[in-house]
Amino acid sequence: MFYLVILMVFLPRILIAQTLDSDGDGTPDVSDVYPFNPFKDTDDWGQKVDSYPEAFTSADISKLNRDGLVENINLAANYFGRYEWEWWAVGQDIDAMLGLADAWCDRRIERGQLFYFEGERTNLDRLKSICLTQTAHPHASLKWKNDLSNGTYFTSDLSTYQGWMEQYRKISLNPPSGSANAGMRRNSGYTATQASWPFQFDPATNRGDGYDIKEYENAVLAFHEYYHVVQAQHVFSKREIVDETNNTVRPEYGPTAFSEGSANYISEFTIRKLSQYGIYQGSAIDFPLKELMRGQMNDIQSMLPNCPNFRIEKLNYGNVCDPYTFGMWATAYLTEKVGNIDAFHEVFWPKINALTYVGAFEDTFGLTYDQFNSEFHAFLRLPIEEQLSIIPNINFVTETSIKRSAAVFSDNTLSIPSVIIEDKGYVLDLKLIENTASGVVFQFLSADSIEMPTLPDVPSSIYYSKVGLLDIPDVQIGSESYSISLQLNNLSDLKFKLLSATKNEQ
Ligand SMILES: [Ca+2]
Repeated sequence: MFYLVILMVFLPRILIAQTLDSDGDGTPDVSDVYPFNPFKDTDDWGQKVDSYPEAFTSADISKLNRDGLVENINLAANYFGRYEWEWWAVGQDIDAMLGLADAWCDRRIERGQLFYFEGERTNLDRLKSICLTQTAHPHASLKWKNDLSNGTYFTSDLSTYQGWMEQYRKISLNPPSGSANAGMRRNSGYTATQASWPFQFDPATNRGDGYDIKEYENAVLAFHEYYHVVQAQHVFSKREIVDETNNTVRPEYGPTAFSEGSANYISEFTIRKLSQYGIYQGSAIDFPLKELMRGQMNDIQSMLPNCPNFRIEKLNYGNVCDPYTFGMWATAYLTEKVGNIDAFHEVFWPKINALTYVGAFEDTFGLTYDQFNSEFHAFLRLPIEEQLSIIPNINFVTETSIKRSAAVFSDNTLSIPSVIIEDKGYVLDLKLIENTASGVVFQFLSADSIEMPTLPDVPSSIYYSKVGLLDIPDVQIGSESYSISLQLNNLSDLKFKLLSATKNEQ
């Protein structure tokens, strides 16, 4: 009888638990990997997506600056492969920040992605208010807080606490400076980069005090953060620890000097490479990678007396021997050793799940940490010219140094000699299918692969640059030359709409 009562009490609860679907996505909580996120019912970490990254910018960020940012993050995602990614940029204005904080909290709450979500979800107004404080303190209302203590979920002392958005707003208030964190959240299944504003693209904000910051610096920032995203997407482990710098990290993500150093080095290299190809066309300076790395080596040599017996894997944030700087040269050393500058993202990270981080490192580079540290210490004692010999000879190109062959329009066919789509080159033929007052439309006809130019040779004719846009500066129509811009309608119908056509001066 006693057992029967227990059964009767527990049976309905088990049934409820098995059918409870908190986020209403049709997958019961027991089998829903994100039971409070109606947009996800499986663990899709590491999977590529079709969509471009999503940019969220505060209302005081101009269209020029926003468009420049969007172009940079789309380029990074296109280059390394598209993963789900949000970029949140906050400008200078407090009200605009509060608007962005509102959007941030709505999005996190809709997806159940706040660590205090479960406990507070019965009162959504209060939940959002807590989130606004966590994000924008001291500028958000504290009406939700009904006790006098200084502590809450996210801080033990609200009197000294600043929300993350407020921290980045303060960086935006201090131009020309910029900062971002990559924002991978493996256990919540999302990645949201948090950043200060892009300001390099608008003359109204890129000015003053003798500063003229080039657009490429924002591209390097975007590529740097996305390199972290790509690495994190290759690591499935959910185990987290709090490290000696008080950061919550996943051990399988590896040491700081390797993640930050590779992100720095590969972003600086890759933007220069894409500039060479004509894919990256933002403003830049004459600054060869070798010269950048010469400066970094000078910095290492001045820091080295403070850490004569450093171990690269122990250099963490705040170390007197800076992990970014040491890591950049470590990345240069390791990638040159295996003859593949893309070795981190092409070879190393894809092995981490199977071999562990340390195992994948050894398998990729043929070195234990002990062996690497010993070799790297010896390398740092070499003459600078010998050290620089391992750095690729690559620089930004100026727009005028790219020699392009003309595209030709005849017999209703537009033949473009070289178009880069993702990382490959093609001869592209488009057929004119509509030529009316309402528009001029071309249809994809054929694409033949061409060999990509070998760096550091400047390519002879590359056209495809901006995402979804085909800008062709020289189209021969009879004896005349036009500059035209085509927009890809959508990927499935492969129709290109003519946006503009301007006759070139002969
Ligand atoms: Ca569900």
